[in-house]
Amino acid sequence: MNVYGYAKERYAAIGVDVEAALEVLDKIPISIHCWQGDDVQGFEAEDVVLTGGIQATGNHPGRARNADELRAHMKKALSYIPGAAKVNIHAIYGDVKGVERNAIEPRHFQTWVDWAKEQNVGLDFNPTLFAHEKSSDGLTLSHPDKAIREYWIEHCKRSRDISEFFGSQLGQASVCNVWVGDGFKDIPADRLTPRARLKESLDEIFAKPLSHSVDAVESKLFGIGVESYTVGSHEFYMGYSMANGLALCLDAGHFHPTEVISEKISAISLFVNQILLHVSRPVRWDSDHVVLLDDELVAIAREVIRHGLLSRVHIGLDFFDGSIDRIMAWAIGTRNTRKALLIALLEPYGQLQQAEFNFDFTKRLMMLEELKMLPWQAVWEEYCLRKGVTVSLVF
Ligand code: RNT
Ligand code: ZN
Repeated sequence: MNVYGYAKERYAAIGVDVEAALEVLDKIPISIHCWQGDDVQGFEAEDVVLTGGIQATGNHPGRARNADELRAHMKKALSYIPGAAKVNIHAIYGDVKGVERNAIEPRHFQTWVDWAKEQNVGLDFNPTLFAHEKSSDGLTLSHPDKAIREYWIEHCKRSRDISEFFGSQLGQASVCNVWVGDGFKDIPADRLTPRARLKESLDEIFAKPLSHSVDAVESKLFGIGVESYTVGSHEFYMGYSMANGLALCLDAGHFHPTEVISEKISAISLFVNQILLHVSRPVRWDSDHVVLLDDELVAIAREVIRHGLLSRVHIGLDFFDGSIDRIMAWAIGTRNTRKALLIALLEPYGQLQQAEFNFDFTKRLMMLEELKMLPWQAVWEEYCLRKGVTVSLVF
């Protein structure tokens, strides 16, 4: 029984070239975040208390305890994941035991570069501005104390250098994403001054132009312990990225509960050159659950594919669930993201546009509903087989 052959014909009948879709699909890099593997602990010290308004919960056995274990676990996860991949690491994941954050250097990340070459993956980077005594007031780049701000500015500058090192070593641009949890638990008196200080710090951080890395900034609505005010809000970073030509990071869990990032991509793409996606799944709040193949994930993929944004949108994952097998968490979430991209690539977008152009909303609705039933699953299985990756994680 040739299910793939049938699927190919079924799609060809609506004008979709399945082979062409698979070719595009395979080359779309998905950046897999290392921090799912050890509950955002890093390698500076043992039993780190995670701060910054984020939390990893669950005590499933198998948390990676060191870099070798983490890399071995990621390698295993990669064996379940078809297609181009990058690995996204935080500054606390280098060979940094006893190294101050304002002293990190590319050499502390050489082992990651060697491994990335071996695994044929790109590398992305993030400065780590949480889980540290100098972030204990809940403010870092916007702290009123200049010395504390300078400490973190130096950390971020060095992070950019490391990202540049990754990009030049691996021949593939490295995204360096700055996220800070700065904010207040209760209603602030002065909402302006911390934002002005954050802006000033960022200006210093991004002053030096780089050529192998892409700078991104990530906003957030709120976090645990910073419920009333986040310095780096959406408006702040949208303005900042536009004014300074940086990439804007959209994390699916960083908005009001009924707000979705799929709805933001088109508008932002008109004003911001590059977008970084933090594909995540909020459950009632920014809970960072493993992403499902749900409507929003498909909607995100459709926005990227329909508007031809692949060269301007970097797809990164950002979830951390310690209650299930961490390797499978990566496998499930990354495969789902690629499945969503496949579904988007198998869409006869021109026909949908045409129906809409003709104000034939009935046809548009019928097409969208019927597309859900088309045999994309057979195409996915064929793709996995060709890539030598298991078709099913379970059966
Ligand atoms: C936090 C942000 C941020 C982190 C990582 C660990 O809410 O989403 O991206 O998840 O930097
Ligand atoms: Zn994020």
